[in-house]
Amino acid sequence: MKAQPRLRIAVQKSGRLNNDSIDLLIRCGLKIRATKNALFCHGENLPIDVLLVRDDDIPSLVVDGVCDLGIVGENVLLEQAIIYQQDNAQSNFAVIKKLGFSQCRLAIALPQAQLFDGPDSLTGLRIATTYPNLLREYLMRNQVKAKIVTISGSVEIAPRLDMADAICDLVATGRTLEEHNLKEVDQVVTSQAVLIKSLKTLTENVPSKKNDILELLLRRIGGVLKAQESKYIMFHAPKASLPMIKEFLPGSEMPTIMALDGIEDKVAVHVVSSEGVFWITLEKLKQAGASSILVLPIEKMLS
Ligand code: PRT
Ligand code: ZN
Repeated sequence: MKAQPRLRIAVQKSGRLNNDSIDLLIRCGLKIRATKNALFCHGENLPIDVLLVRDDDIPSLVVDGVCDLGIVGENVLLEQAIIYQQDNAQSNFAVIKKLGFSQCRLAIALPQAQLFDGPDSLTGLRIATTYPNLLREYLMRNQVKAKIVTISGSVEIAPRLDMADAICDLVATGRTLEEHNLKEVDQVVTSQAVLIKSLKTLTENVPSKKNDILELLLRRIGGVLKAQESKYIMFHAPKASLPMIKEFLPGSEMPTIMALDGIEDKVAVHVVSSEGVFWITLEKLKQAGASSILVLPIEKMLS
């Protein structure tokens, strides 16, 4: 009997992408048995298996069709995609969804005291990076001549060791730069985790069992991402304030309005807000006369 097709998805084994990637798959309903040191996790309830690898290996595993899908940072993808273009190889992968986590930026940073007056200020400097392709493209785009010093890690200590005058590295909170007396002066690219698919194994517009599994996974990922952004809000409010409240509650076109026993001029409002709910929104609600305000997370959502 022919084996049923299964999708194989490449995920970072350990590091900054691992937790959120696995968490997303679990939220999509995938049950995987996590065994220590295992590189391959069999999906128990869906025809989806997980291959745990270094993030740098993910694009080529997908391009070569060893894996059908991969979750990887745009930074890695862009750095390597430039290599693929140079090789003139046909692009054998496609980005199918931005996943919203692992957000960071590839940035140029200089010692705190050094002046920066636009990319021209980098002329003649030695810039240390683990992203030589993206840095080269940035320098070319800005018509700046500088020396790229490619190193394999701990880029932020290069200026102190006099290996470089500036760095080009990933920044998230900016704390690492601060700790090393560096300041961010320009952005090369922004990045977040994305889902990529192999065009070798998942041919576009050709119906196949694998494409059906992908459709199901994409629908669930869409639901998980939407649920993460959405909140269920409950509060009491004066009837007279309802039009104003609707104005500043994002994505709350169809609230459920219920009468409050024994109180004529107030109602209970339940609403799903499709955008992040911030303290400022809650303060506005309060100013509009709302009380007993509750904001609840939504676990699953399918519309
Ligand atoms: O072992 P493997 O090769 O799989 O992992 P890795 O060591 O190459 O990567 P890892 O786990 O460090 O990062 C994986 C991915 O997470 C990156 O490719 C990015 O897409 C994403 N990401 C998000 C980050 C950061 N934020 C980040 N802050 N990757 C690295 N950093 C580092 C940065 O290099 C710098 O050293 O964190 C420091 C800066 O952080 P802040 O918060 O102090 O600014
Ligand atoms: Zn890596």
